Amino acid sequence: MEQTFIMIKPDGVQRGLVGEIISRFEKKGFYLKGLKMMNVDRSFAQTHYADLSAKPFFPGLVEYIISGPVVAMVWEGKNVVVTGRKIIGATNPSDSSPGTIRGDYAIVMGRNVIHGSDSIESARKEMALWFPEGIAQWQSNLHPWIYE
Ligand code: IDP
Ligand code: MG
Repeated sequence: MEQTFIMIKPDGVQRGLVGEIISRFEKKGFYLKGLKMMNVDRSFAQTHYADLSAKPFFPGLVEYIISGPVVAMVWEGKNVVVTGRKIIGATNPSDSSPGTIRGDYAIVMGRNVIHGSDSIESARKEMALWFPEGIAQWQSNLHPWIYE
């Protein structure tokens, strides 16, 4: 089944939003397959956001991501990449709908609480970067109650 990489950024951790965010993905019916809190160093953050290295906000973005611990996760489910992005909301919290994580909990782009892979290909790359050790192998017994 499809998997995506989700990361609670340092502001989400500091603001005590870890439980709330995990709950939203769990209650939707997605399966948690990887979870760890970690501090990342500058070069790791630069690698994660390599596609944005030419942007003027890149140095600030890297400082933001290394400013405190993050929570890295792998979530699994049908269409989890696209649906995860919908649960997260638009990049700019001014445009994120209420009911999304960024719409409910963030005000500016540089403190928008959470990251989610933007495609199946990015998810594959980001999971390899963040979980080189691999993820948990388990199947939920609730599966037939979530999928027909
Ligand atoms: P995404 O997180 O919604 O996928 P991206 O365009 O991939 O958005 O940008 C990565 C992160 O960089 C954003 O989540 C946000 O924290 C930050 N960012 C993007 N654009 C800006 C900006 O114009 N100013 C400040 N930070 C930005
Ligand atoms: Mg992105």
